[in-house]
Amino acid sequence: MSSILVLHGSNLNLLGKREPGIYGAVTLEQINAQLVVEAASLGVRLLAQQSNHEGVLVDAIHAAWGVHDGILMNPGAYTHTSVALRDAIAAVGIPTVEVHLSNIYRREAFRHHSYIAPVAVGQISGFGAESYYLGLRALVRHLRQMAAPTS
Ligand code: CA2
Repeated sequence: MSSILVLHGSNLNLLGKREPGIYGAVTLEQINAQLVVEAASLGVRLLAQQSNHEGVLVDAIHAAWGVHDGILMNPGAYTHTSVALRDAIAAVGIPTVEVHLSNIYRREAFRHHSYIAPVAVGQISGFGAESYYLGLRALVRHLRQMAAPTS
């Protein structure tokens, strides 16, 4: 059974608790609980972690090597700043899908660039919590296609 690591970056622990007008009323705990349900229906294992610290996220990506088959990641603001996260994803070579709650391309110009996108399988942005569930489905399908490229 494939295993997926979900990584939430900076400030996402505040989801549903602050600024609901931008990021919605759903909490991170509720998103994680729904991801576990979605994972079960897709037949994969799922572990979710959140950190506000770039180095902790880098360590989590390194630790995923040989343990998890795919990474679903919302790096938060590190999306737009972190060469270290980009290098970590490239180094471990674990297929990674980048997700964002908001449509980063409809927001301030500094959010339009992602350091993660060039090393990700793909990116889903703008569907609120649904971005995570869509991202999980896309990642699982991608992993299955990699395992059986002709099907
Ligand atoms: O839209 C997304 O998912 C973002 O990754 C969220 C980041 C932002 O810096 C990115 O540009 C886009 C910010 C996450 C902050 O989350 C909060 C949640 C509630 C209250 C305050 C912040």
